[in-house]
Amino acid sequence: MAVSSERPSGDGQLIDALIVGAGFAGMYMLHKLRGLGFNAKGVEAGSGVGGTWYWNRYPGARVDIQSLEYSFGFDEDLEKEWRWSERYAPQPELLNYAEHVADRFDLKRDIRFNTRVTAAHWDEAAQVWKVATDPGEALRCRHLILATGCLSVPTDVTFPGLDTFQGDIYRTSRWPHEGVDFSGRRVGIIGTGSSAIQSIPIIAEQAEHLTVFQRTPNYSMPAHNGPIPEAELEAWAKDPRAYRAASRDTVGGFQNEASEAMATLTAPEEVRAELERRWAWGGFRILGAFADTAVDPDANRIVQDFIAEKIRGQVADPAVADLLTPKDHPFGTKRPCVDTGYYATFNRPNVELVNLRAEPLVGFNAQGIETSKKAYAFDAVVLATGFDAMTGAIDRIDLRGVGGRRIKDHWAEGPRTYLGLMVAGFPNMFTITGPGSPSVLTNMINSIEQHVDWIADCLVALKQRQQTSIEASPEAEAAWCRHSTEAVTPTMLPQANSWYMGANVPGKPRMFMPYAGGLNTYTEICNQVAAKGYEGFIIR
Ligand code: N01
Repeated sequence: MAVSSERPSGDGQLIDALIVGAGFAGMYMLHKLRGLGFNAKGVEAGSGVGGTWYWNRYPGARVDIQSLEYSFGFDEDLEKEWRWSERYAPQPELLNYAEHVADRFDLKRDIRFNTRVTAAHWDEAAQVWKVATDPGEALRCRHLILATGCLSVPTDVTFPGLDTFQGDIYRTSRWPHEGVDFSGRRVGIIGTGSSAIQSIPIIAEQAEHLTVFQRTPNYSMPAHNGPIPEAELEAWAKDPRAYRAASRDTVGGFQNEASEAMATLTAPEEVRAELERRWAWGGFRILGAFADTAVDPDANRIVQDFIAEKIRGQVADPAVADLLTPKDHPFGTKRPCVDTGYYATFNRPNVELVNLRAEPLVGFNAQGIETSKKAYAFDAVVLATGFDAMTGAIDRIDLRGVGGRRIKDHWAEGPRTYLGLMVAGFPNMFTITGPGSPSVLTNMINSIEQHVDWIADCLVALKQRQQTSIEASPEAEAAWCRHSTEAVTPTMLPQANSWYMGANVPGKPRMFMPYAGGLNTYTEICNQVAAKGYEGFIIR
């Protein structure tokens, strides 16, 4: 998609807020602002609501936070009427939920679909944002709210000769709406992140043969997916408010039985029993087992060794098990994956693992993929190659703030924000789960609700004071960046070449982008800032 560099004409009707994106963040923001009497509208590049769950329709796609927690809590009736079928809902069900929310709150009438924002320029004299879209519309808004998602823009990764390949190419993040039938086909997949780890077991069941091209293995825990356990449903139904409050009052925005115990100070047999218990529970529960695994390499090594053993226990061929075992990053420094049958899939006779470290990928030809050692023929290739995370969707918009300063220039050394909510020099522009907020380190729905509520309160406060603009001060932004660095420095998070660090996009500045201080701490800070009259913001 070409990015317009033309100045948006801005002759459209002035609205209070334009919300870019109609995923969960954009939908709730629209609902909230309309309910408060603001004239708010949404624009969405896709043809429907749902964001992540609209685009990522690959086989096996499902949420990795339990659905009871990964769902809106802002409306009790909505909460009561919706029933999740499984612990970790699959993509079609999540998309149905998004549709249900949109219909229930009549959101679609205020969203322009198939509309991509290409440029937004701040007009200082008029104190409005002038916005251009790809159908060529000119919009004007007082507040621009970017609900554009953290993992919404695929990386531009390409391979020599890709367009000479005669078979089909699919991207997990742009999956055809009608689905894909791989029956009887020879399929290759590039990548072994979450998207690949979820889709590989399903594709392997269908395809005649599946070749997995792995550059770097990832840690993956079993989902043990299935119906939601009765005990969990009971705990939920007894007091959904308390359940949600408990989720929000955590580092990650989801219940994890986070322990204060130190692995290095606990008897090995107790450590083992605790890790086994959490592995059997499934998903991210193991992340909360010991308080020192995120900061102490020795403690982390204990969990690494435990997972390596689990991989060996699932994969029949020791050489394949070894290849699937991560060795280049501490556990938890890249987002761990949650799978259903991933490792065991490599025991199938129709599945082959290619180690791209030993035989680098050279490119595509008409028949398939060539590595330095061999040519592989395919009918279809799946690219599960990841996203330009956190900043990709924002800096693809020609965004210009005060004095025409471009966001790309402001972020040349990495994204700088105040609270992950606003950017100095970009008045009246909010980001929902933007860089500098806990976002991708948390249950996104809880982070989204916290951001939307905070932004809505802020706009109400401005309205009451009859003020028209709010902007992060450069000093507050700089202080937040320092605080964010301080929050992540004691951890091992910056040690991995992760998308958290921008390491998966050539040329992207290396900086740990999400706020690592925890959702509970972060929420407290945001509340204090608001209580102190929006400390650190310039309000006019
Ligand atoms: O992307 P990724 P993803 N040649 O960046 C490989 C969320 N998510 O879409 O690591 C060869 O993790 C790359 O290899 P390497 C979740 O937060 C959630 O899978 O760069 N390989 C890597 O293996 C997740 O973390 C859910 O060496 C190349 C893979 O492609 C995030 O989205 C489900 C390559 C990309 O993995 C991203 O996950 C899915 C090249 N040129 C996603 N370029 C759930 O809720 C890249 N790779 C469960």
